[in-house]
Amino acid sequence: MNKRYSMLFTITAVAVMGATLFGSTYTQTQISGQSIDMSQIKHDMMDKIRQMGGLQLVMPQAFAEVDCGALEQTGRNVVEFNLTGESVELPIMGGKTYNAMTFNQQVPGPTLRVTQGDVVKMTLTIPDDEVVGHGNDMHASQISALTFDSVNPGETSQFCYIAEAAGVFKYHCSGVHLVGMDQHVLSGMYGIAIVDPIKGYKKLMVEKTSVSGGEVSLDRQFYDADALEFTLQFNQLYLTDDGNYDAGAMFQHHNTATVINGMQFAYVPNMLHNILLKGDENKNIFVAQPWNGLENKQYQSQLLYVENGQHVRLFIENHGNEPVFFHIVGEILDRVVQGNRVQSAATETWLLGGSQNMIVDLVFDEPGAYALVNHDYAAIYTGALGLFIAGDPFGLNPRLVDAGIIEAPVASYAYALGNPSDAVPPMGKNSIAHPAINIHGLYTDKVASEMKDAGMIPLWEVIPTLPPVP
Ligand SMILES: [Cu+2]
Repeated sequence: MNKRYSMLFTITAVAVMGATLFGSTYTQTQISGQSIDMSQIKHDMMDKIRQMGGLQLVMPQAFAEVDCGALEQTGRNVVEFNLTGESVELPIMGGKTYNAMTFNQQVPGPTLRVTQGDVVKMTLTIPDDEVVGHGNDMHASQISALTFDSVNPGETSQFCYIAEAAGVFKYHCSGVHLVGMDQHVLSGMYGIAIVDPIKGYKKLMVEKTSVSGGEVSLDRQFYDADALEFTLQFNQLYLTDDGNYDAGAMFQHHNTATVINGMQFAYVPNMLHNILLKGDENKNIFVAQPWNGLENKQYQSQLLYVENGQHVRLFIENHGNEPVFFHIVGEILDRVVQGNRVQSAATETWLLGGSQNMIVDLVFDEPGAYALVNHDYAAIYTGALGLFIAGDPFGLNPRLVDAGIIEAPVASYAYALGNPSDAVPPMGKNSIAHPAINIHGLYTDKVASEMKDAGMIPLWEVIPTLPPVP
């Protein structure tokens, strides 16, 4: 390659990188103030870009310092976040496995939780025996993408930033110098950072009505900012029959699976619920119970338990290529917040595009089963469905007490079975602690055993030791 072509190649790579990372609309607008078809870019345009000093000069400037040494001396709270990029084999629905790429042997990667104004010290390590390099793009940061780049096998790299904006933010692998980013993200290298507002969350107001003296009037209900919290991360898998990433399917938007927290239909009833409700582990409550049976261990489906009249907060991120029409069947989303700003209240469904997030606050007033879905039928049927169980809708309290599983009636089944670990974020500024947490998620056995050591409940071991439910 001669020098001229070499330079053109470099500029093209930077241009493509800019468009990929920051969205072509933003980049194009910055260049010329009008729309440009990136595929039609000619050499004179490349010259203009070169005269401007390359596209990086028009990218967002660093609002936060990158030098960890300087940031660690500012008097801010410093939170370390350590990730390891590792390719592992993980199960998919139907008894097969796929070649996953992960942060810390789990999909999604660990949830980072900080308070607005904290310094995040992000360290990415790639083991010697890892097949490729990996990067990390944290959407909660505001630093040049050129700062971090990718990390080769056997190496470690680090950057620091101030989490200036409150909200939910995706993080994801940026591939090897951005090459293969789609493959790495859609194979599992994604997660979220929750940045709690520096002043904490706001009280929740829910509009109700009441009757007094024969007149119906507004009766506003207020709930304390403290809430029981869950994380729900939506994505798709694009796989060949032998479990490899299928780029052709991705380009055509033909996904093989729709996942919440890495798994299809992860929050539906299992054999234990069959026993509790139907007295027979083989009598399925739900039409499809793909992760049914103790042999599925940490992958056995679990349910999401909440109390009635309790403030529930959901941190939701769409990591995928398809929109998420988030809806809870039988419920109204009492408040939708993005970036610590209220976007809507008392709404039925809220739309999230790719790499978009929200915080949903709601209260389940009545005991019952409530399905959370991506209200796109193709997504529902391919896995974007789970169940919240509020209160004691099945009248199980006396039976659970008789069986000695609980001592006294409980406000939610979480007191007996716990909530699934992959849907429970780390504690934050206004978190209500879950009564118990069971080990559930797309984890390797190593991760599951570390969680057991940390005190989370391995239901696949505990259930066989429980007294039979009468
Ligand atoms: Cu990667």
